[in-house]
Amino acid sequence: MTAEDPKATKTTCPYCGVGCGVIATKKADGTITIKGDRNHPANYGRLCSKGAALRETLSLDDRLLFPEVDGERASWNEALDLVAEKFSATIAEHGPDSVAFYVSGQILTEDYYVANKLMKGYIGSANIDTNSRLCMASSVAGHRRAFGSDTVPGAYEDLEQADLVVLVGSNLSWCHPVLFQRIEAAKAKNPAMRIVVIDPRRTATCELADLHLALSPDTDVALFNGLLAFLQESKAVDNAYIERHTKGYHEALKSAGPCDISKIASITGLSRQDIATFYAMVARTEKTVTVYSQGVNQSVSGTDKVNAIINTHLVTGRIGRPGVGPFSVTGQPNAMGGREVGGLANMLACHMNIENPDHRHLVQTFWNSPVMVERAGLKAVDMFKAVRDGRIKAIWIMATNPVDSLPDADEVALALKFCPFVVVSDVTKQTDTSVYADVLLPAAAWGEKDGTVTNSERRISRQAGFLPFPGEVKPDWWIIGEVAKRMGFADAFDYSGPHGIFSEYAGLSAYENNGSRDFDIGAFAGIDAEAYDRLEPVQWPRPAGETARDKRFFAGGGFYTEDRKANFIAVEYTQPRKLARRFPFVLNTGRIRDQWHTMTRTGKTPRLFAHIAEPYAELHPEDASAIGVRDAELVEVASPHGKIVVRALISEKAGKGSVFVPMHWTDQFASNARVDAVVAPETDPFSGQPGSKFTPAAVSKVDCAWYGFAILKDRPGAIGTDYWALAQADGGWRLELAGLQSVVFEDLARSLCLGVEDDDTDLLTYVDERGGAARYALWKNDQLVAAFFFASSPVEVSRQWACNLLGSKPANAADRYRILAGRPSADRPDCGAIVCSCFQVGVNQILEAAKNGATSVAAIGETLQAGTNCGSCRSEINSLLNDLAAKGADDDDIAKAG
Ligand SMILES: Nc1nc2c(c(=O)[nH]1)N[C@H]1C(S)=C(S)[C@@H](COP(=O)(O)OP(=O)(O)OC[C@H]3O[C@@H](n4cnc5c(=O)[nH]c(N)nc54)[C@H](O)[C@@H]3O)O[C@H]1N2
Ligand SMILES: Nc1nc2c(c(=O)[nH]1)N[C@H]1C(S)=C(S)[C@@H](COP(=O)(O)OP(=O)(O)OC[C@H]3O[C@@H](n4cnc5c(=O)[nH]c(N)nc54)[C@H](O)[C@@H]3O)O[C@H]1N2
Ligand code: SF4
Ligand SMILES: [Mo]
Repeated sequence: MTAEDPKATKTTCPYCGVGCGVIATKKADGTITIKGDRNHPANYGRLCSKGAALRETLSLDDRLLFPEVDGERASWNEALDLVAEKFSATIAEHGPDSVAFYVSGQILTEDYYVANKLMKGYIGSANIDTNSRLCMASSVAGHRRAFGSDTVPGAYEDLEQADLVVLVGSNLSWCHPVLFQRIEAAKAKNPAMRIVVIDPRRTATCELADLHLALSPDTDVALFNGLLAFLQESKAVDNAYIERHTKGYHEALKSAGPCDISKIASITGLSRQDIATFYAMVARTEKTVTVYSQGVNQSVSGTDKVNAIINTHLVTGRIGRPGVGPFSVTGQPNAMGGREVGGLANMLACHMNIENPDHRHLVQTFWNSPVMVERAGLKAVDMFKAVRDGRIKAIWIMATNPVDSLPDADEVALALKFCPFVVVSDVTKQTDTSVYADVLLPAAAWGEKDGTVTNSERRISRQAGFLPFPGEVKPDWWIIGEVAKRMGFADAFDYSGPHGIFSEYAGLSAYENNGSRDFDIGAFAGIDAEAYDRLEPVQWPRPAGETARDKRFFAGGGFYTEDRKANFIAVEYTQPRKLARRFPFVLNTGRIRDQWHTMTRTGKTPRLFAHIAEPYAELHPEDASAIGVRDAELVEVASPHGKIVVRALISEKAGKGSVFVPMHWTDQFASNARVDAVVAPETDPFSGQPGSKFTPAAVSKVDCAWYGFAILKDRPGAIGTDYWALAQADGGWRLELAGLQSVVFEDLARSLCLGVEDDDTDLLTYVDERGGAARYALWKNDQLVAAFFFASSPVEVSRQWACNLLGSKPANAADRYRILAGRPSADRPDCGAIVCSCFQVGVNQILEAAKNGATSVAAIGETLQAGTNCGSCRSEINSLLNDLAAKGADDDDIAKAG
């Protein structure tokens, strides 16, 4: 090998459920490169903005590297002994149901399997639940009601082969970007392909849509029940399939009622024309796929929404064949794997059911375990209520951040504060949850750990390590196994590595299966370490002796109910919660393009903050004017559970009467923007999934005495202003500030970059006492290390331009004053807010290029490179071009009228 010889590792992206294959290459000089794996069937080489930025998130800053007990470094032995001792003692005194594990779709299948085995077969409680409860539980419950098993019938190819893709409650462009790109490419090849987006907001995904149905929140059941009736009335049903493979159709149809388009229009707020167009499209398009995600699952009627959608596929027999099917896309990299190993409190391993005595017996026999749970355990929201009221006295949280992501999150924080024993396994040292831990256990992170994950199309791929374990970190399966051994279960948890766990798990999936259960990966029972390392991405089922079979389920029936028939579910539309006068808005929450959940990893790179750097509330202009709020002012969003303060983003794209707030911001990045503190802990009666998209809320303007914006080379310590939001910027940090009472700006500025000022520094100030404005810029050895812009109204300086100045060396005094004035110069133009994170191309550059004739996304790509690498920004570029064209048309009209 020469010094240049790279070492390449095939692994899988740790973010979304698309499950893209990644190749990580370690160069001789130790640097890592990350690229998409051309041979991986999920992405064929593509990566989105988050995947493309993975390398930048590998640094060890913020990492938890050693075990801690009560905030002090401890040895693994001390920490593990203590966890085992406390759990054992609590169980001995209060019974098995007094302890709980709260796990995550971000641990690997092997970790998950071991955690589930310990709780359900050895501790003897089913109090293990996962953050997938907040994510996929309604889909799981809907699948089980309809199919008798939690089976996703289709494959990604179906999205490309379809002639109609209906996206319900899914912002695929931002949340499953590579799947979105696959659809985009398929549509380009097949111009007859149609896309419908059903979402109360106009999202980036709508840029690809032929029809956007901006329905009123939580009215999906009415829309899909109407569709069921329409399909029947227009004779677009597959009677043979209904007859042979299903039951309950008449009840479902009765429950749906006649297709009364006027009534559906009044419930959903959609026009009759749009509803009729949508129904007719579905009726005439055999190759229809309905993709759904959190706008469906995260609802108090989530399971009914799922079944209302599935009903429309059963009635047309559009399931399990190329280009057709209902398709629930999973969120987390291993949400699917977690469902398979029984990570939910109401499931057993390998898709077996707790309620089924045969299944319980089977699992217990296979494990040879001392006990086996007989009843479902507490689901996430109830689990934390039980912690809060003292029924659960010891909890172990792994790879999830419930103080930010569970509804009624301030109560969750209190629950942990008063819980006698809290263990947290994480990769990050300080999170909003880890601060409550009695014991902190350092887990190996992506790039270090080894195991498997399952993506949205049931494809199992390896996550493989290519970095050494830093500090004393250990893989999650090892940590759980060591605690199990110390609790007296040494034999059952003596694994030599993840391959041994996977092998056992595969064995259980095949055990007394013989086609009676969907999940069978018996082909991998007995897999050795070498074969495991070479494991190519594989879609299940994969029973022993079969190399490959048709990858889809249910084209010819064969459901996993007793009579092998699918169940139509009679679902009834129920009105969403009434909005009280004091809480007249619907608070909707979700994701942005470049951040992952609570930002513990994506928050480590400036590139991913350049797109959106501050928490915001998206409001419709009419709503904003009704409450007297202007763009960029601050608003309070409140419910009876809690309140937050975020920036107002006024946009026609918002649904009227709704306010959308991203879920990502934590106390680590903002003063008060944990949106789940406001979200109501209302759950779906079947799945227990919280309705995170619908909380009655009040929105009001926050009267600020002053606003500020700063760029800083060093991360400031305690910030202390009424409002702040901190983000990474190239070469430092960017900080938004505001206060309710006036302050001495200079003192505040000094307090935020204390320690920097000395003989080598140069401070330039500008103060406008009457206007309530002030600006400060600080150079150290001629490099800009801090700049502050204060004003009595929201600061109008271009953020991206200011960030680009950090570390710069202005040529002359005039340039320095220009910076202070917030005025871009010819050699440092203002590129505007970043749209393309790969090439750091901003709005202004795109608009400028468009004015010079680059009026298509492709032309923008040619001129500026924007959108030509990961492609995640192409929808937004399109949206900018459309807005510009529409504005041009308006201007023309005005000119003509004039
Ligand atoms: N960039 C990024 N990508 C991610 C993640 C991330 O954190 N960041 N997380 C991953 C995870 S875990 C998940 S679960 C997925 C989630 O992926 P998505 O479900 O696509 O994302 P969300 O933004 O949560 O919600 C989707 C949409 O539901 C809409 N919605 C709200 N209420 C309703 C309603 O009543 N009916 C309908 N039809 N729609 C409604 C919202 O307006 C929103 O646009 O994303 C995954 N991918
Ligand atoms: N309001 C509102 N709330 C929501 C949602 C919403 O749409 N709206 N969405 C919900 C959904 S769908 C989801 S999936 C959840 C996500 O919410 P969380 O699961 O709470 O979010 P993450 O930030 O992904 O938390 C993962 C944690 O695991 C750590 N970690 C990463 N890798 C590893 C590892 O290998 N081992 C260990 N031990 N730790 C690791 C990270 O540092 C981080 O602290 O949020 C839910 N909450
Ligand atoms: S779409 Fe993006 S976040 Fe999702 S797996 Fe692929 S690269 Fe990762
Ligand atoms: Mo999720």
